[in-house]
Amino acid sequence: MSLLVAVKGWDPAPWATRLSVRLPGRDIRTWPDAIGEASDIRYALAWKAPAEALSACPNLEVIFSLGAGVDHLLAQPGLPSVPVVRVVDPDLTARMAEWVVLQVLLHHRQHLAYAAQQRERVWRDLPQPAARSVRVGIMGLGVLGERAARAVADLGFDVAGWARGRKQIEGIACYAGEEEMDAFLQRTDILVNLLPLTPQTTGLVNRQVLSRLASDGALGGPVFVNAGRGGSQVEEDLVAALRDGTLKAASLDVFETEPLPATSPFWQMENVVVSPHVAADSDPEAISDYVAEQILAYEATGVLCNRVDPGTGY
Ligand code: NDP
Ligand code: OXD
Repeated sequence: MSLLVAVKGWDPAPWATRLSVRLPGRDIRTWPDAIGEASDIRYALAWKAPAEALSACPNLEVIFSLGAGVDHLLAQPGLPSVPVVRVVDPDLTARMAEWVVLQVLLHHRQHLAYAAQQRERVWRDLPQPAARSVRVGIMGLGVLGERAARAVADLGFDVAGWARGRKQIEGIACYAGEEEMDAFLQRTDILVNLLPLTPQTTGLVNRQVLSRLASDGALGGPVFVNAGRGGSQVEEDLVAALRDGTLKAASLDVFETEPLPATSPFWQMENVVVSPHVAADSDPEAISDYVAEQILAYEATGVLCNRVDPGTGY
């Protein structure tokens, strides 16, 4: 009946500490140093841990992804075929909405241009369009996309969203499926990616997609904002589009290779904002609480919420 915290690149200690508060008396183990007898382990809390760490536990019942995305698990061959549960939590959702609002405002209020002027000690005001004249398009209208869309719309922007299935969200123009993607792109000045990484979304944002964005918008050129997954962007195409003016600017939190290699051109591009995959961090306290509640509910009712559909991959 033990729990295993199996995280790579994060310190497991705050997770184990919080879980022991929320699930008193449980035996909490950590990978790779304190696994103990693997057959005791019933639940794994995983972030980028290798599939072998999980398949070594013969009595594993549930894998809890410690992120909203599950590509770090599903992309690995040999993952045990037990339910995978992802994070759906107000703390993480609010963090993502903050980051998307920050980037949309940064481009809308011409922060890159003013920062360049500050470096040169230039005092000059630039024409400022109204938020209502800027069209934001959110790809992915799931938990994070819908909340981000509402937050941006609340600021007065003209917001649309695009998902696989048809959504109805008040104040947001909703587009669905491949057949409506073109219409969605053509009315978009700031494109925000909040899609999960699946075979269908891998490499989706390529040269062709970027060139279909609106070029007649109030910002003087389209902007791309990515907090979904780097695997959805073709970075060679993105760099070319940022250099030749197809794109005016970009804010990138996720990359094809993370950490972003020192040789990446993005580091030096004046029209690119780089952040190190921090748009919506998984807070050890909030997300441990979420997992602990899920475990207690599962043991009481046999029901798991927010299970990943292995068919769609999200
Ligand atoms: P959800 O599963 O709630 O939503 C996913 C959305 O994407 C849904 O609206 C879905 O459509 C849509 N979608 C999936 N595949 C396609 C497709 N092929 N074409 C069009 N739409 C598609 O996920 P979340 O909102 O919770 O999270 C989204 C992603 O954000 C995560 O998977 C993760 O990659 C990323 N993320 C990044 C973080 C960061 O710090 N940078 C932090 C947290 C998450 P439909 O509704 O019709 O099914
Ligand atoms: C997540 C992430 O998927 O942090 O939650 O990227």
